[in-house]
Amino acid sequence: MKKTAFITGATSGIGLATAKELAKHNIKLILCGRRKERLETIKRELEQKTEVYTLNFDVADKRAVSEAINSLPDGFKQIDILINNAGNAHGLDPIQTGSLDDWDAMMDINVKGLLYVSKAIIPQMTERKSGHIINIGSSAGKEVYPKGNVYCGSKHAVLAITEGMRIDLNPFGIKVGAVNPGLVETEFSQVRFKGDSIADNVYKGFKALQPEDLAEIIYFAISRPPHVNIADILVFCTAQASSTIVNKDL
Ligand code: NDP
Ligand code: 8X3
Repeated sequence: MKKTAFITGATSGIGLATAKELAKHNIKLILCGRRKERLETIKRELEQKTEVYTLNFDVADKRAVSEAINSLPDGFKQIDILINNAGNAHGLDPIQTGSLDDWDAMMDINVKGLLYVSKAIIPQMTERKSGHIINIGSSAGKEVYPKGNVYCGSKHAVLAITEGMRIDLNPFGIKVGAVNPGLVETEFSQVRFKGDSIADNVYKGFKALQPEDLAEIIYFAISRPPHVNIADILVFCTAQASSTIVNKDL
């Protein structure tokens, strides 16, 4: 039977590339994001390959999350694969001058949003005793870098929650894993720097990971045989050795 994947943050970057990759493999898709027009355009494109349903909500709004997921039509109610990808960094500031609004956004979206979506979907997985959850963490969840403070904190939380999910869902045969990217060329830096031109320099002078690289890895993780669970992957581009060490040709 065809599997159904639920992808948050499918309107750009890693989430969008993953939607395209999974469509190629004939997986049914539930695509989520706040930008409705983008969702509709992506749906029209991917419907050529698979069945697509879109949900337009903010993951940080717990009521909107549960209403959206409860509204899924019969053909999309069973979710086999959950990809918790929605998230961003907001700002890059030392702790003493960081913005409370940026901190709220990162904790509300990257951590609480992931929890709200998971909470709405896990019960059907425990009931069926099957399912696969992939949380998109970051190298920032494995090490802290200067001015990364709260973003790194949010991604450390994603990793801790991933481990907690794997432990608690183990008796139900549900696979849980994290995919942790280094620098990926997406809209991430536009969001982090709020449209400032500084974002244009982030990926200059080296070949960063492309969203399609992560999409292939995510598909690899979800296409392993039933007894194999990819628990945790850290992925850098070749030029990157750690969150702060990048061999740039500038
Ligand atoms: P993008 O900015 O390209 O994509 C972010 C996605 O998240 C968009 O689809 C956006 O959709 C969605 N999103 C953001 N906030 C919300 C919200 N409140 N509610 C619902 N959806 C939301 O960035 P990436 O593709 O790079 O990021 C995807 C994930 O990868 C994130 O978790 C990020 O932390 C992680 N990551 C990225 C790295 C990078 O270098 N790019 C490195 C390491 C990790 P919309 O705006 O339409 O709601
Ligand atoms: C850097 C990853 O998420 O901090 O290696 O941009 S992130």
